[in-house]
Amino acid sequence: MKGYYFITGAVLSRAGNLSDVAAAVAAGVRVVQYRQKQGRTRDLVAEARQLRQLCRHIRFLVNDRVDLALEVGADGVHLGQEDLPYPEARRLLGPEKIIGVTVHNVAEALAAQAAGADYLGVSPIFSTATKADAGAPTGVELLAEIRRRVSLPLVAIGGITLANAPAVIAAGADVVCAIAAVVTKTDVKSEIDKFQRLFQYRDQNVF
Ligand code: TZP
Ligand code: MG
Repeated sequence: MKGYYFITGAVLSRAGNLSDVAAAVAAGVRVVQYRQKQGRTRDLVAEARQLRQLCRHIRFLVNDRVDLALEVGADGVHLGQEDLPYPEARRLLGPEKIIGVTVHNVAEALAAQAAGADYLGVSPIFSTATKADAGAPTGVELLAEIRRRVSLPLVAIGGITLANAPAVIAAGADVVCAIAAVVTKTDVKSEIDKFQRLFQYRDQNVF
């Protein structure tokens, strides 16, 4: 897949998750990730169910929460290094679901690939205020190094804007994510359109 992948960001969002995800779908995004760190699980499951419905024709992933993903029939999950480890998540989700894993260095990238991850999130490329514990920026150099060493699709995230995204794509990202650069804007669809246009050949296939 090549293109922009949308991640919800309710804390920063002007219009809220439902409106933002509807805009992402209207913009032709092929993957949406529900990332919601706060709130009661029962509210999260209700919102995730609504988002699953909005994303019924595209990939819908859930951040961190394998339980939510299973309950709402998501297509998969995205896991960080401190979340449920890949083998346990795979056991719960079965062989078909998508599992993406965040990596911060080459060793983690090689380990995630060996474990069986479907794609890697490389983060944070640049400094970001959106995720307090994102760690030190990797820069595009690490992305390029991981690109040389790993064949999986690479999803770049962290501090990405329309201005720096071309360098991220040039370094080997198949997919870019940007939360603040999109959900803080009045016209979310139009911002996503601009990210999508950075990809010369947008592949409609997902992971
Ligand atoms: N994972 C690593 S950095 C990050 C996440 C979820 C936040 C990205 O948000 P932004 O606003 O695009 O920097
Ligand atoms: Mg996580």
